Amino acid sequence: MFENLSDRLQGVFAKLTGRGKLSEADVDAAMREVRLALLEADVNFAVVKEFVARLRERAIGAEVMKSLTPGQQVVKIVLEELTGLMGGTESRLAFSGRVPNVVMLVGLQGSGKTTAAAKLANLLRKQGRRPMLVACDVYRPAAIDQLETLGRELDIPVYRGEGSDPVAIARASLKAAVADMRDVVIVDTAGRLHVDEAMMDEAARIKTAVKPDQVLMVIDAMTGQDAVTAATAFAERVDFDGVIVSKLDGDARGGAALSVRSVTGKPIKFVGVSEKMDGLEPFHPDRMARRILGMGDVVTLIEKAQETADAEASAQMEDRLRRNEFTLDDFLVQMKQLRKMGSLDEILGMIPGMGANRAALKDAKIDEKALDRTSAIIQSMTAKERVKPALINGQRRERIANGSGATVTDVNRLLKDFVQAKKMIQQMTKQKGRFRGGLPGFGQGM
Ligand SMILES: Nc1nc2c(ncn2[C@@H]2O[C@H](COP(=O)(O)OP(=O)(O)O)[C@@H](O)[C@H]2O)c(=O)[nH]1
Ligand SMILES: [Mg+2]
Repeated sequence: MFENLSDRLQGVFAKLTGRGKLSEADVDAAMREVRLALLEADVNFAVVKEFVARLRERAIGAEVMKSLTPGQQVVKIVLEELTGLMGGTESRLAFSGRVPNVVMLVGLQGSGKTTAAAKLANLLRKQGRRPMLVACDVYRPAAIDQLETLGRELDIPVYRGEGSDPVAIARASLKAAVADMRDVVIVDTAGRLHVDEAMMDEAARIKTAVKPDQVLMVIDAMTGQDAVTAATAFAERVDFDGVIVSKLDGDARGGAALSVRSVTGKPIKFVGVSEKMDGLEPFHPDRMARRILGMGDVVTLIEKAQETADAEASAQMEDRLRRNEFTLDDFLVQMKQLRKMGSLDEILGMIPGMGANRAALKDAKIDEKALDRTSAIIQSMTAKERVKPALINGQRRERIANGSGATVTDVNRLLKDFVQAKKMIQQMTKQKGRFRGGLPGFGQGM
């Protein structure tokens, strides 16, 4: 996500930070490039204009110009402004004491409502809630089937009610939820290809009938400014509380995600990052800004690792790391774990400093095969060698290479990777210690 924008901005700032002093002309040149990069990412024109003007004003301020590291100061300002542009702080789903709580999803057809409804149910269940899905897209039987299929896959009940009046179905679903002891109901509604009166009117009537605690508008990141225009129309007619930006994976340029807050005044609550049922993430403006600027997003990385790893194993691993006992066996476990966390490309974008090298790394193709080779090499080592890689001299390297069908170069590379990984994981563990408790994290009652 945001790859082009990210590359462009990082290019601009590499030039700035490479310099001792900045003149006003340097700042102006950089701002022109920032402006172009944002426009190319399909950020709303008015938003870009205002954003760049604010940046420029801060960047030519005395604080930056007199500083010994003006380039870095500018980057810091951009990080702050970019975070602010996307809403500043994280915006959580607010739940009330009502049973059931009602979340209603609205948006154009194809924007990703049905998928988001199921993903959201999955996410809320992980947080200990008992969700129920409600199928109110009655015009396309396939839409109800789609929701039912997803519900079955997740083992979450789907209410389809009787008849074909979405308002009546939505209303009846609340009773069904209470009967089934469900504490949150997620209402999936019908969309149209374009904003039209009938769609908005229906959404408004469902809203009046079930009084949702949260109305979320789903917008498709791939459709750029059109998505923002649709959100503006909805905001006027069916007021909503927040936005889910879907399809931020793939080739989305990011303009919708960067503009929607500014244009509609509504915060982004979640982003869809894959078609899969775990592909919905709470939105953190600060972390996203860091990712865009290539500063990495270690916090999300760690959270993802925690979600996928079983808690006990990772606690053990942490303990060993602290005592500096990270072994090649652990390394192998970690590598397999990483694969489970998501696509490598996505993960690499979260590692500080890796963003810029992403293209190069992609070419290197760290794929399943490489993982197989790695495990073969490690399995050809003795238990002692795995715990104490320093033992592995030239002769042993040759033996291991022969035993695993790899070359000595492969073995060397693996050992080098291991040392690097160990360092990196140690750094991450330290970071995590620093953040623990202090961060408005995920799963603390959003
Ligand atoms: N890659 C990707 N695809 C998505 C995402 N969200 C939805 N989709 C796909 O977009 C298409 C339309 O989604 P759907 O939920 O049916 O949209 P609806 O018409 O608004 O209900 C489907 O093929 C989904 O699999 C996402 O976050 N990432
Ligand atoms: Mg749908």
